[in-house]
Amino acid sequence: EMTPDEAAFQDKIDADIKIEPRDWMPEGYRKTLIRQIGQHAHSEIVGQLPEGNWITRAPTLERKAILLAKVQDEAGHGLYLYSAAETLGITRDEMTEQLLDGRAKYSSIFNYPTLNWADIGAVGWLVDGAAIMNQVPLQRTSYGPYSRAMIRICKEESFHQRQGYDIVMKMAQGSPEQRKMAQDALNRLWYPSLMMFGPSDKDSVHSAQSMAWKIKINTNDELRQKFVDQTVPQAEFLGLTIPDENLKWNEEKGGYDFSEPDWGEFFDVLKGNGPCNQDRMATRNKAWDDGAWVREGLMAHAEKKRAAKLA
Ligand code: FAQ
Repeated sequence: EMTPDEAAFQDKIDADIKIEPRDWMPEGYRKTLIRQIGQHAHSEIVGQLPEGNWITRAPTLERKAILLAKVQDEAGHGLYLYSAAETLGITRDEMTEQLLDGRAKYSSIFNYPTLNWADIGAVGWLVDGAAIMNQVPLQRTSYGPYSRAMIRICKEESFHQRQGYDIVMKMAQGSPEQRKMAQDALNRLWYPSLMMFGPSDKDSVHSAQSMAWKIKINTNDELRQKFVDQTVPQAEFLGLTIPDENLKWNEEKGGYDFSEPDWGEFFDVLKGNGPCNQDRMATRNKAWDDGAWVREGLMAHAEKKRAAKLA
């Protein structure tokens, strides 16, 4: 049975009225949003690492400038999302601590390595492609600050996807060696990209409640299907082959049949056992520790200013 508060809250959700920071909300709604927005913010921050790795080795000055801008956008998205989560009563420092001690998750995809320049193209094409597929519906999520953050982030994310596709296109139309690299990147990143949408619906513990609250608009499997349907023709245009022998157009459902990713691998990566989990966490922890003197300096300066104002 719902309390009167809960019933009034659900009425607002059902009428598509946005929930704002000072509005009453169920504790579960608040907690779920902190978890999801926090995980999303951490993904943007950790997501800088696989690409940041290639800024110094981009093949041309132009590619370098574009990649630098993209990685900076990701930092911006992270900070923007931390701010949205802070409206729910948690601080950015608390969220950072949760990331650094392993309590908070970030997207599984960023635990895979970027071995060469073709991977940077594939990250933009597939990883940003999957990210947008998930984030476009989130522009209509029920929590106001998250929804508004998504509107801006989606604009930048679609530029990211285009730059990735452009890199892959250049390589797919390049020398036989470049073509091989593009195909190899697709082979390695295809299934990890499918995993970004989360476990299959039957294993998605949060979907039902999150959809009732309109935090989520679609199920994980719905978005994964849309991603496959959008990406197959893009691969065909490039002349690349999606590494799935079961991939087949299904006239009846109006979409492709495809192989599920290896869910054992997915849950293993979530447990910290992916190829780069330890490296990513070590890098973020080191950045946090190395930056301590800056944070302390800023706090000391702010305190001095405050004291001077009072005097
Ligand atoms: N990785 O019940 P569900 C980007 C966890 S885009 C790790 O289905 P939910 C842009 C989940 O938290 C990537 N963990 O969960 C970029 C839960 O754990 P818990 C970030 C995952 O929340 C591009 C458990 O599994 N985007 O960064 C994953 O209803 C290029 C059960 O799962 C977002 O975060 C996963 N893939 O649905 C940056 C979008 N999937 O807490 C740089 C917002 C699930 O119970 C370069 N988030 N888990 O222990 C969402 O839409 C949702 O949170 C889902 C998961 C759809 C990811």
